[in-house]
Amino acid sequence: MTSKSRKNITVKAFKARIQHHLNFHAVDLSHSIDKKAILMAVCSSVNEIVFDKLQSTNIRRHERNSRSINYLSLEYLMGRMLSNNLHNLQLFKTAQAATKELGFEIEDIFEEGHDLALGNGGLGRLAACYLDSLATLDYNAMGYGIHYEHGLFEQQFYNNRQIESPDEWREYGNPWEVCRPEAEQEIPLYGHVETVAETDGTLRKVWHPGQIIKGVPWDVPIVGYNCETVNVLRLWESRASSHFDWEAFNAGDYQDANSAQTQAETISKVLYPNDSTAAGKELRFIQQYFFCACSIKDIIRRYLKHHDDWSQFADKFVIQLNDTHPTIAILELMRLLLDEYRFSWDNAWQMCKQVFAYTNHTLLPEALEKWSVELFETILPRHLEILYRINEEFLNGQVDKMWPGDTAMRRKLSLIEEGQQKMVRMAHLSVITSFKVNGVAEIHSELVKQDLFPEFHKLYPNKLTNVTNGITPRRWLKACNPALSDLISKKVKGDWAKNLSLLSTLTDYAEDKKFQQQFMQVKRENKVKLSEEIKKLTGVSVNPDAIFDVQIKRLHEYKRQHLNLLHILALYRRLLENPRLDINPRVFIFGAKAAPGYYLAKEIIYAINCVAEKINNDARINDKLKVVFLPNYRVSLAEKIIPAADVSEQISTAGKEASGTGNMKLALNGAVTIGTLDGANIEIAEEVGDDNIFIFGKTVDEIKALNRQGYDPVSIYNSEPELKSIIDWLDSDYFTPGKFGELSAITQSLLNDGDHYKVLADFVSYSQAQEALDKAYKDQAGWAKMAIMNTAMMGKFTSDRSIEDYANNIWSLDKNLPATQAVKL
Ligand code: GL2
Repeated sequence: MTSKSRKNITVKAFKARIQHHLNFHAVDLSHSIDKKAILMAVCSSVNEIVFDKLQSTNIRRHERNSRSINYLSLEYLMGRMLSNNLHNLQLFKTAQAATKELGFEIEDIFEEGHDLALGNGGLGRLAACYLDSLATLDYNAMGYGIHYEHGLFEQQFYNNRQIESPDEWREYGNPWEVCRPEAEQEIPLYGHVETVAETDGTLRKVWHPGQIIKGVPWDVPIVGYNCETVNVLRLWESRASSHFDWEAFNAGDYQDANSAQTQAETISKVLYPNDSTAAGKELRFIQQYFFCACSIKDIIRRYLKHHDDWSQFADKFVIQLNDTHPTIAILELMRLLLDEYRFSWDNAWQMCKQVFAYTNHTLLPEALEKWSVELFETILPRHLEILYRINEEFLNGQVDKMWPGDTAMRRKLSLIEEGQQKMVRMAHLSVITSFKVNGVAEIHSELVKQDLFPEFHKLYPNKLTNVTNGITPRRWLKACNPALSDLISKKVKGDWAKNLSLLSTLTDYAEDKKFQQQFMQVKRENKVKLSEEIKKLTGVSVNPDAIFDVQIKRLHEYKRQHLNLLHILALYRRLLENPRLDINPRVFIFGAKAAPGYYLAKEIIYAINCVAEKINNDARINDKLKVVFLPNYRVSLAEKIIPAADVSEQISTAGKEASGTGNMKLALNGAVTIGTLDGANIEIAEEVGDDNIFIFGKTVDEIKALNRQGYDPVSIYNSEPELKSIIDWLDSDYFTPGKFGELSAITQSLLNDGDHYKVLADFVSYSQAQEALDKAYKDQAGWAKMAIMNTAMMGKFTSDRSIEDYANNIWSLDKNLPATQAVKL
């Protein structure tokens, strides 16, 4: 089908397709149709178009033989796919009308869809936004990842505590994927390495693996917005290479007959639920190798399908490492080039240095991955040999040249960390191999140069660079906030979802009374909708005329949800002391999952829920304050919260949040940020202007100075009476009647364990910024102007801009090349 005929697809024709698929799925049409059945039929109808476009994209790519970007990521937080695919195909209205004729509201059908939650937080969602932009900008791109059987756990609250249960996203199949057995791979593990002499006397290494696992690819089509491109996200599932041991079965050993399969399938069974921390588990290491090896072999397969020598490999393929999680891909490519394709060491190393680039997403030491040498020895013995040689050449070459005879420097930069247990530093391997290394916001990239890798920056002055993160405006405005999108489209000429800078036209209307009213009316309608959702999810009634103050992100001490909590307690106290206190009613809305093994994060959730319960049931404060913690925060819930937010809480300790992307989504939807000078907040402030954001707290330099001086949270506690009374309150049994000290893990961390994230140091400044915000909200026209300015000035933060930065400054991608002759096999 051509794009012309697709654009002309009528409601009648689309409805007929849905009916055809209902028939095809043998749905009993004599009864009322189930919502799940209609969802599947709509997805299949969309897929007819999607796979058609995928074919033509592949043909076009083949003809052009263009350079491809291969994005290796252990996480992709895709969310639901149907609404986004309909928007990107410009089919939303058609599908809406067709399903309506069949008796369904399209939004109800979307609700039946499961989130693809194959990621933890920002890093995984960034990968999903980048895939959307790569397709939209028609870049030849392929995403590689793991086809987890269980994505990020589901969260419920029981007695105010987080309870986890497995995510069953594929229980009844996933309409957005297709298995590609023709591209299956075999992955070796364990075993030993033998040195064999060739007939000419040269020595060769042969790895005799102890186990072979099968990697089965599942392809998820990635539909570009308002264009012809469909790219692919290829996710690897692990299986046993020989399925069933009939001998064991016949001998009556039923369990053993299945054991190889069970063991192999464990690899892609579950996503590790840690965000910004390294898991350090053997299975995680195998997961990383498994997906890297499958992907590298697939990349080579794709290349050799169209080339008969290696001369163009580095011209045709660039591989982006999304954090250090896929670093083993470097060693795997080296191994294959050396052992399978008989490259010389120098040629193999040159090749690797040309194809890999690495994105650093965090400065937190606990997230910088290290794997024990022992683990390498057992699972990847050949890779360890290669790693040792890379290290030796690096230390004796570049390091010795720059710092001759400096053994301390050698120890510092080595790929191997010495100590009781020798560890491999994955970030060092990524940095020395990659031709570019980027941070994800300007300040973060500066800190990568100055604090994290200063010596590498000296060694390779042009390697470290910045690409500020971005978000796709298709999902994060057009699809999730239709009312605001319609309003914008009335004022902004052109396809703003494809060229987000066009939104700056809205600045002309920022003081226009009528537009302000319309803008705030849309916000109110979104708040009414969210209020209904809140009632449904928590049973709490909230007032849509209150300020909706939102903090949605993973639960982490550095993100400081407990700073927010302390401020809520301050407001509560002030209201109890003076019930007539003149503040705007406020609803504090939280959404966050804590890693199941992160004790303090779970205690913070518990504390917020306990405080919420008390406040929400306290008639004395007359509904001026409500606190809700929405369970099971995920992409599809974010899509409901963000359009309704007035205030965006971005309150991390300066220097800790590499970028943040929720900050961009909320601002794009007209929420005003209260935040620290951290990550992309700084660039948001630059764009929207100081009058349209509430900045507070210590800067990165001030935090550093505090650390140098010696930080004493207890003295702050003793000198700030309000803060002291709040902390003492939290330590009493006021929020957990009869259970003293139930919430003291938090106060302990603040007072006895050194308040590592400087919550107390920033409290007063935060509280003052909150007062200023409350005052600003009273001026409704002034607030509307601020909100409009936020939406208007978010052009920079489209992921299209980030991808163009990568394409131009790192990947050197060619776009829309004239078709060259197809390369022969
Ligand atoms: C993160 C950073 O913490 C976050 O600030 C950043 O926006 C994203 C995407 O670059 O990456 N790093 C990380 O390990 N996780 C993140 O979300 N999980």
